[in-house]
Amino acid sequence: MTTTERIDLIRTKVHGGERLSYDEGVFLDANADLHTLGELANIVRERKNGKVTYYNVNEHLNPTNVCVYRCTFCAFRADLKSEKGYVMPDEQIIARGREATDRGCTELHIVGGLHHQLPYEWYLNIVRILHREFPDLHLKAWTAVEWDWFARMTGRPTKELLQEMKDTGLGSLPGGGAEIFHPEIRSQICEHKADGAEWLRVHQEAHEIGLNSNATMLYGHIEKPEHRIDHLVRLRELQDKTGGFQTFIPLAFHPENTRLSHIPKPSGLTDLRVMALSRLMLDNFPHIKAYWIMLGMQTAQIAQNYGADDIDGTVVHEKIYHEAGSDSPQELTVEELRRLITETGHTPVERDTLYHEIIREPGSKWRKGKRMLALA
Ligand code: V47
Ligand code: SF4
Repeated sequence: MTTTERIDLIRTKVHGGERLSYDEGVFLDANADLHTLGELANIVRERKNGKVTYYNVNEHLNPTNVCVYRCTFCAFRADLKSEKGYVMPDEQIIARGREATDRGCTELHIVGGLHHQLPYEWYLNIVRILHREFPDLHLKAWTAVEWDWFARMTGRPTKELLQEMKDTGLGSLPGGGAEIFHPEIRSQICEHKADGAEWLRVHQEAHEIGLNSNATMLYGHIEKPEHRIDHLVRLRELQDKTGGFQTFIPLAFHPENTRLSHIPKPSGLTDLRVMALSRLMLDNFPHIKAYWIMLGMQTAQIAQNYGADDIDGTVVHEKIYHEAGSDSPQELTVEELRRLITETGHTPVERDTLYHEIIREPGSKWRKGKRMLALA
């Protein structure tokens, strides 16, 4: 079979809503041009989400950057004794929650370093005080790597900790810490932290107790296309079991100030190819996010025609990418986000973390509309 014939066969499968195999993913990565990938990914994108692109009004909170691990790609972490290291006191955390609610945020995205002198209760207390003060703010907190660290610190099972934090006010889990699951790569970039199986187990447990979560993949460093497709297939297998994932976010490696600073940043072409392949392989994920902080605003715009139906939110106070050389602004206003979307011919819809439509009427607080479930 020629390459063109094989691509035509895959095109027929995509039109028919059939699942692509690992081999077909690797084949597309090696052989399909960007336009073909975009055409195919857009079929899936429009089948699931029509012409809608979602955004949310959120802020990020990184309560500490002190971290026991030393992932080679990370510019955010600090040693306990370094000048850069910080731990936010409760008052600062509450002030940030207040800032977020005053700005009309529906979500606080909370992740940080793994501080070896702070107990699990410090992390639990952050959720407790924020939920007590701001009960309407959805708390999307702690990556699977952090959950695994809590279990290592306390000797308690992750599922029990997830349940405890859910009862305290946790709303969902972010998708960080996934990096690349394949041990050939994971052992070289972040060998000590939770491995791929542990990351997946934490998300499975979260889904089992009724918490939704996101998933990510860090690309553009030392991994090969096979490792990326393998990562996507592992996520797809878990989603078949639980259905608890909402959004997948491919994260482009930013090299500045990291131990991998000799590696160039992935090109716009790679960003769009990875976006499209993610949409094609993750046929059971409702949403794919083009995180504008990481892609830049221009690529985030184009990505909406390459599989993405979400561009994240206003963000504010982003540290992980800005420490690693991102030249995106620190925050976008709602007007800017909506313009980024409408310019591409898509319809902007504000959502909360769990994809309820958000309705804002002059003079009153925001309220939730119906949950926007993907069509297929
Ligand atoms: O886990 C760290 C990545 C992640 C670098 O769930 C880097 O909605 C690139 O997961 N270059 C944290 N990437 C961010 C994250 C995220 C972001 C937005 C939305 C959501 C969500 C999740 O950032 C880390 C790691 O994979 N990261 N350093 C770097 N130099
Ligand atoms: Fe620590 Fe997370 Fe940075 Fe790894 S990526 S060094 S776990 S803060």
